[in-house]
Amino acid sequence: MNFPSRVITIAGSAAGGSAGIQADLKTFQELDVYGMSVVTAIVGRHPETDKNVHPQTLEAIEAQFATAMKQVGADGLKTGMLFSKEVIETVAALIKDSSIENITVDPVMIGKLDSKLLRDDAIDALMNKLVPRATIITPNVPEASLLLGGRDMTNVDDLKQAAIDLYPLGADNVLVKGGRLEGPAVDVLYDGKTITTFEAPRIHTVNTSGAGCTYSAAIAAYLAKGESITEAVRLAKSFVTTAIEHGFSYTEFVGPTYHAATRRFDEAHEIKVN
Ligand code: PXL
Repeated sequence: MNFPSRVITIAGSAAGGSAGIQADLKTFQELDVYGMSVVTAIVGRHPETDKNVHPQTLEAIEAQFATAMKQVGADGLKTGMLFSKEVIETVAALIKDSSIENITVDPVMIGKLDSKLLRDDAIDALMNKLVPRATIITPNVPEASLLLGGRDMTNVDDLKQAAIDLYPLGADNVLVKGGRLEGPAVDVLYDGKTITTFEAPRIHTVNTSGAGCTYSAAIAAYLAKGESITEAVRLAKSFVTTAIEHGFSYTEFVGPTYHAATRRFDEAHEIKVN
């Protein structure tokens, strides 16, 4: 048998199962890649406080990565919540010393409930140490805005300009995600030469917890399987759009996207690529 491609996520644990490591591993499984994880922090999330972040030690992070690389190896890697400058520097060094080719960096900063997932003093390290090692970065509008010093972004032209302006940070590809704007969900990819847009219909739902994690995990999975950047983004956006369409909630809290939706309903949203 051909073994499945291998992907490792370096991210935080989201106890509720919608986001973080949990969303990444569910996505990997759905897309038939072999999932591995390095837990950077445990988030015992609570709407009213950000004191529930329990960072792991740098030693624990290095040990998890070393174990996964020794026992399995990886064809792709994704980063999610890293939280501190020290963790970012450690992870950047691990990536530098590895031979992993496909690096997806989701510059996770703030959770849906305004929980702080990246310290203010870590943004410089993210920009200078990690982003330059990325095959692709996947900021949403608030993240792109912060990386650009607090720029206002309200339409697709703003997303395009942001992607162009983030490119010099050193990632091979920049994907600015417009899910938080009005109208259709348009994302903009820039590879230093060409702008490509990916459009899905707007889905009216509040149950989008972990959508960003799921999207970037799917990109990482498709890259590890050997898809081109454009095709990986298109397929991943289709996967996450279907997951969002079938999102649900067990309680009064914002619920998860449904990671199994593409498989369970055997449907995939069409994405317009331009
Ligand atoms: O959705 C962003 C995110 C990423 N990682 C962890 C999270 C969240 C959101 O809550 O908890 C660990």
